Amino acid sequence: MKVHNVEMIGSFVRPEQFPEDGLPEFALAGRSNVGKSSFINRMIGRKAMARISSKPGKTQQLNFYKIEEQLYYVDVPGYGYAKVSKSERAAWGKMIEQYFMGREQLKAVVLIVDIRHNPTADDCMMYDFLKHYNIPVIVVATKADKIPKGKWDKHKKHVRETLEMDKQDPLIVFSSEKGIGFEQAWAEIEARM
Ligand SMILES: Nc1nc2c(ncn2[C@@H]2O[C@H](COP(=O)(O)OP(=O)(O)OP(=O)(O)O)[C@@H](O)[C@H]2O)c(=O)[nH]1
Ligand SMILES: [Mg+2]
Repeated sequence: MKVHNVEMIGSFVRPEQFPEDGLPEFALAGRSNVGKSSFINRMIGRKAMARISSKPGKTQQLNFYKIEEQLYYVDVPGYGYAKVSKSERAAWGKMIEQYFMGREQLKAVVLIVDIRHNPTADDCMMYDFLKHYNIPVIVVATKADKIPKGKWDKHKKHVRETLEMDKQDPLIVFSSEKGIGFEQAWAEIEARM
């Protein structure tokens, strides 16, 4: 998709705050600092529309970005950041559950992992959660610019094995820095609109 028009609609926590225009939504999920906001920025061709945090664990709300009046990207706070209080973690869990499980417009979750490392236990839990609730998932292995191309296949295999991914679920090698995987990611999104 060629993106000209992007609108930050708002930062929301509760379902009654979410947009009501019925456009398809694509939410990001992943460890804090893995590159979720950077993924959105690359996909929409804006350097700093979605906030890139220097400090992990900062996005505490669901940020809705309306793209070309056709879909939303929803930036979701990351998980796995150690310095988060118990009550913050519980609030996060409730917000995610309410949004992921109850949202008809949610067409897929883009689960971002770091291509350099095996997915964490939290990544596996998120993947299992999405599968359990039949939410389509697109796995994106980002920061591919940080390892040589010759190693991508091996790392992809590790990601697939560790997450125990279904064969039919896509796994895209990506780099927000270099734009690797951009076309493929848009193709997977557009196929689910
Ligand atoms: N080299 C490289 N760096 C990246 C890439 N994607 C993200 N980064 C860097 O990783 C850091 C975290 O990126 P964010 O996009 O803020 O990560 P996030 O997942 O949104 O983080 P939270 O909102 O805190 O959960 C930033 O310093 C980015 O510049 C990539 O593809 N390549
Ligand atoms: Mg972010």
